[in-house]
Amino acid sequence: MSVTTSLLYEAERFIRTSYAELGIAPAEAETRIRAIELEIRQSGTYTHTEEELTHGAKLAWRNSNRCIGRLFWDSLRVRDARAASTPAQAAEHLVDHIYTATNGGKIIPTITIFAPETDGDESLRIWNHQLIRYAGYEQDGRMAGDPASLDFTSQCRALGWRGQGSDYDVLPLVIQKGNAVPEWFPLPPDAVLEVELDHPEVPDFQRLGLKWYAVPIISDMSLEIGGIRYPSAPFNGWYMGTEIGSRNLADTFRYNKLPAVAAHLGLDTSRDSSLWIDRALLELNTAVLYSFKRSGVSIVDHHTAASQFRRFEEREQDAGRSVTGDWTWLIPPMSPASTHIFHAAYKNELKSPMFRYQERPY
Ligand code: HEM
Ligand code: NRG
Repeated sequence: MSVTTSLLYEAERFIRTSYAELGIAPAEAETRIRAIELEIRQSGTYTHTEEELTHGAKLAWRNSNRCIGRLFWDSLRVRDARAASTPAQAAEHLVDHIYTATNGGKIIPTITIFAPETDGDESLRIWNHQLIRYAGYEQDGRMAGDPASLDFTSQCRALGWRGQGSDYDVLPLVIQKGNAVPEWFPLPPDAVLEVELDHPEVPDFQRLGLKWYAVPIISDMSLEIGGIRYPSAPFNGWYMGTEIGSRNLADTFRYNKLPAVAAHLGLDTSRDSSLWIDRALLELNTAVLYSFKRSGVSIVDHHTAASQFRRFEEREQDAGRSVTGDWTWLIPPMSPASTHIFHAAYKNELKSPMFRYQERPY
């Protein structure tokens, strides 16, 4: 199959299923397909309508095998930024995305879609893994911040950005057009909502000085709809508490805070069998959920998220669709066997539209 026939094939599949789901008459889908065929013949590609773009992004969320939050796929807010042509324009869209999606704490699942990849590619590419993330530094064997950000932080420094060297320096946006040198833009501090961690029962927990940002906005995956690839399409929902409490702040290769939490709790850390790790995890996760709720920031615990995922599975079944999933990612990193997901099996089959990893630009 040539490139254009496979593009047309993907486009047809996408248009037929989308239009059917949207309740549009089959005749209209066939008319649209003929127009797309002509457009591909003449230009080598085709342009999605707003309606196609919106439904395509929703389907990509619905098809995200690793996502436990898919019950809400149909409520995704889709922002069309395909007309943005410079890094500065893109940065403006992204800061706007952060403000409107954060929504004062009542987080709105949102995606901003920039221009698709084309031949002689002049499309925009976001270098950040997430729009909001903390820098990581290593100097003379001493670590500060998020070790997961070490490489990207070096890139930012090479471009001229300077951080404070704290554990929680918010990284700048880094945006590249085609093969040009990327440009960086600091985030306005008031755009970045953060939550300081406290505990409902443990005295002085806030003295540990832990915090996290409110909104996870993945910005390094591409979005593929009907054969068209969008290399910049950052999306967000809200956090599941364990992402922060069992991974970001707990992993030994991330913030590694369990020893400090255990010391604060006065636990016996001299032997694994005291289960100090599990106790520290439980209290850290309690602090995350409590603090986000108290600050009015959307968050979901892993039991509620699993129940919501069960409803998603039921609804999909009722709609006559199969649910694919990646079990290794769907189970939460805390008490996994207490959720139904642990005891179920999922086919990790790829369905398009979908989000994909892409090659790192640096
Ligand atoms: C992965 C929860 C919204 C797409 C995940 C993961 C969790 C999660 C817990 C696993 C992350 C990890 O282990 O690192 C949620 C919750 C949401 C939500 C609670 C609240 C609304 C969304 C939205 C999208 C999305 C809006 C896209 C439109 C994905 C994708 C992954 C993922 C593509 C896999 C990421 C990767 O492979 O690194 N989600 N999600 N999710 N989610 Fe969601
Ligand atoms: N674990 C990562 C974020 C991955 C995506 N999680 C979501 N996505 N909740 C972290 O920063 O901890 N979302 O779109 O809401």
